Amino acid sequence: MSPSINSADNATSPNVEYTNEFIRTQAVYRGTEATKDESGSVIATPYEKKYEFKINRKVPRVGVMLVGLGGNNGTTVTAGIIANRLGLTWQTREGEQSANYYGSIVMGSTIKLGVDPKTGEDVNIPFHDILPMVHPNDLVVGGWDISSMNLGDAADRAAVLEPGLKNQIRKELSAIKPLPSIYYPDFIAANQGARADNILEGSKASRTHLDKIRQDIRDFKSSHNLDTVLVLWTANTERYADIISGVNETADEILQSISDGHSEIAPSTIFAVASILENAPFINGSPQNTFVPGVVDLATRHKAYIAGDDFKSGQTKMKAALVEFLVNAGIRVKSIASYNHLGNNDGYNLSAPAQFRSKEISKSNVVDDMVAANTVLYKPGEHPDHCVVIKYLPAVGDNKRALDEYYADIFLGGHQTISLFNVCEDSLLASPLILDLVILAEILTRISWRETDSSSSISDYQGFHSVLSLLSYMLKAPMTPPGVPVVNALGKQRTALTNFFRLVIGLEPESEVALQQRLP
Ligand code: NAI
Ligand code: DG6
Repeated sequence: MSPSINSADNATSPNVEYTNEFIRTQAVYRGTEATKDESGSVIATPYEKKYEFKINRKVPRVGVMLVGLGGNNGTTVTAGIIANRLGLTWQTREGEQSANYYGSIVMGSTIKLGVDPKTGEDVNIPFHDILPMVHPNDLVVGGWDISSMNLGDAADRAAVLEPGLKNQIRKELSAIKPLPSIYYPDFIAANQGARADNILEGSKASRTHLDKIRQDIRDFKSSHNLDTVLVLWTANTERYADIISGVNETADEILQSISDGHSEIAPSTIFAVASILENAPFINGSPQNTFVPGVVDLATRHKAYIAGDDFKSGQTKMKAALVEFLVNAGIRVKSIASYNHLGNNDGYNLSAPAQFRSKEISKSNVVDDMVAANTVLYKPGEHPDHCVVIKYLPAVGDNKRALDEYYADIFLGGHQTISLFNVCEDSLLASPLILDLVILAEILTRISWRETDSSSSISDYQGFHSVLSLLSYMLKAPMTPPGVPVVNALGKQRTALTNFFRLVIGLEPESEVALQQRLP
């Protein structure tokens, strides 16, 4: 039977079977192995492998629990869902504004399905329609915060939303109160202490904390009659935890260290462990090393899903796109200077050195793979000078200013300098990414696969690797399964995502060769 792509209803592939419950696809994945022989010559060998993919078509009732619900991102994403669900409009200086999901690849972008043979024009469908994904309007939102403020007041504190919108949803927002959370003062800036009035007793890791967070997830699931709960960290950036042998390197160590109350267990790690044990996918939207090796080991052991780190919203997204373009254009980027200043609570927290260091690390490694890929421009180990500066400037609030200078070598000793000045509300960029991460992580949990090569016996269906690296597009420092290289190049990340969705519904990757249009 031909696959129907939701509303598009227009894809054809003989290898796809649609039942009421599942989409089942016989797919052939084609790749190229490139190896160097002893003389240094590179040998490229195409290969193919056959898989069957099974996608559960039933869109579940999904809840998302945000850690940091009362923060700028937490209040903004919650407000955005409510505004869209109610189809609200409000007045701004520029006229009437209606709720939208701009900035979300799932809700605001399209995927090319194919080419119309009559016109030669591309046919694109909304990204959301490629597979049966949850609609953000249907997400049930809850979560924790160390600040007890209800979300109406917290939205005032965040100072992100237009008054015309906020006033219409104040009652609904104010009815939401974050659950008390765990607060280990050593992990976030001391300046956050003033808002920590909603905390569980105890200031270091404990089994009691882990059990309480697990119970909160279970209660949220049952009280809202949910099929699936995802947990996402959008709380303050923490300092890095030290990786210590015997403490956090294996699953058993991490569980023991939580029970022992070890001081190097961060709150975010407790949330990750609780989520893994509750089989709730956990996403880290901040830069710290929540996923110490023991957490990855635990997730793998439980076949639970994790993804991180750090939302890639503005400056870094531009960098991942621009440097990919420059290096692929044969232009040798020599230095990148990235400054930003912001005046929201995130900026306040990042004004402390240990928390800034976490962010500096995640912002600094984002061009390594693009540079390493171009051995014509760069010798092994060579990379552009790159500095990252963040300053807290209360006056600008959430309206982050990011200034970047890219300095590059061009033809015959010439130089190109590109200066960018990017101004935008940080939380209005980050909130749609939260939705993308949740929606895409959820659909990935409903896709299973098995090998069907005649050479190998047909195996049982299984899920993805616990580390969902397909979500890299939304993340500044994408986590990959152990041993798998990181891809930061934005174009590659999107291509991987869209071609993966094509593959599982029996379509070839979109190569843009368009051969039929180029031959006489
Ligand atoms: P925010 O400071 O407004 O919100 C964070 C919230 O987390 C606060 O309400 C705070 O009380 C709460 N919190 C702190 N520790 C907690 C804990 N242990 N348990 C529960 N709640 C806790 O920050 P914002 O702007 O919402 O950003 C959130 C995180 O996302 C930050 O780490 C930031 O670096 C990261 N991020 C933000 C981006 C953006 O564009 N807004 C982009 C990339 C990352
Ligand atoms: C200052 O850089 C604050 C940070 O939290 C960033 O706003 C956030 O990490 C987004 O960074 P970027 O580089 O994706 O704009």
